[in-house]
Amino acid sequence: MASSGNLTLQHTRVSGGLISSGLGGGIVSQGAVTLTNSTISNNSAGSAAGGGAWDGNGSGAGPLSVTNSTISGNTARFGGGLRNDGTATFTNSTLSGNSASGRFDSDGGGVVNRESLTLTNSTVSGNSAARFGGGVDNYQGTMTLTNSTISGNSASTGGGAINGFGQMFFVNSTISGNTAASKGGGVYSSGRSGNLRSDVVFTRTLLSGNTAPQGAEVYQLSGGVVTANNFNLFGHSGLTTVQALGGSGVILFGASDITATSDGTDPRALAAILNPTLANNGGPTRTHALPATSPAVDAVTNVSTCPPPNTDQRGMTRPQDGNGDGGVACDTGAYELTGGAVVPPAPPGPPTAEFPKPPALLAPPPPPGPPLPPEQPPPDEPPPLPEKPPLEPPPVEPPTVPEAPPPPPPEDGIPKICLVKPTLPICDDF
Ligand SMILES: [Ca+2]
Ligand SMILES: [Ca+2]
Repeated sequence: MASSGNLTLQHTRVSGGLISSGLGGGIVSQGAVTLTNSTISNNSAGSAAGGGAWDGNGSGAGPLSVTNSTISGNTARFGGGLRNDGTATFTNSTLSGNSASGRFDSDGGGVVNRESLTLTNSTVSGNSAARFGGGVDNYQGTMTLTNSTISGNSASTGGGAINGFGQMFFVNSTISGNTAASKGGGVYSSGRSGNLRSDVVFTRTLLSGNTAPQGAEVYQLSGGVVTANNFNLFGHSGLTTVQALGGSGVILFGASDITATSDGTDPRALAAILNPTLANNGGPTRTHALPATSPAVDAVTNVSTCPPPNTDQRGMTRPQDGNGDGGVACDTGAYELTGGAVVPPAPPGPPTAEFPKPPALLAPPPPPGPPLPPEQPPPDEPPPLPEKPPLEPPPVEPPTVPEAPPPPPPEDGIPKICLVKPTLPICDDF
């Protein structure tokens, strides 16, 4: 399906499309395309890009807007689900089971983003790539992920997400269960080459349970910066901090972050941090639930910084008092623990204590119940996006990180530069 005008699809399935040499197996979008309650599945762009869809650029190109929809089971050499050269927005949607395959250099199982990609209340899961970016390959683009989950994606080099000379902003998101055969199980960031650089900003984001030989959760190459120290949670007690956060670049984590690693500030086993199974916990997309004892619950102690977002990924009100101490606070990650003590709205009248603690709060929180009813309605409107963080890393507390280690010596005689994405001039192919 090709569109150069304005195309709106509702309650539609686009399936079985095949283009052997070109862009966009299911949809070629050069005008404004709006998908609502629709599915793009099992399309292929063969050895080209955008198995499910290609969102084009150039004069007249409009945005691609995807709401309450699924892009799954599509394949291509680059961008199994989507190649985005324009402005793409996903809300309450799922990108799952797409693959970038067919060549050793196939990147971006879910998405190759070369311009602007925004995911809100969405899940990227079970996608795979033969090289970089099982979930997303952000290549000279800007990606903003809010209240979203990247889970169970795999790649032979960079895992759940990769930032190849671009910028990635993670806000209240959860990255877990992704695997890379080499480096950066959760996020791999390419560092710097010439005028290009790769930077990542984590805000109230949970990265735990990702797997790679180096930088299991995050790997940053020299020349780029990972900015954190904003109520994030990194790692679990099966890893040391160096095993969790690796690379020759700078990772500015700090006092407000939780390092749940074996030698970190709050060592915890993975299962004590989040439920490692991606599941329907209510809302339109799947999430990783938090156990009541998770250090991510009510971790955002600076309550002036959150909300927004005013809901979690499922549409549940954020913040809530998840740990039963009488104080409401946002949880780190995409999921806000509910079902425990909920502080009622302050009644009108004379001011009372800020966090009244009714006797009921003294009771232990109930065990995690069954999944929330699926009829849990999504919010009428998506929550407002937070202000986009500044591109320059904001001032942060002096990092408690040791100086970044010097780049390791070449492995097996292969210069390290080979690992900095020789970065596929994928534009040259088309
Ligand atoms: Ca909370
Ligand atoms: Ca609390």
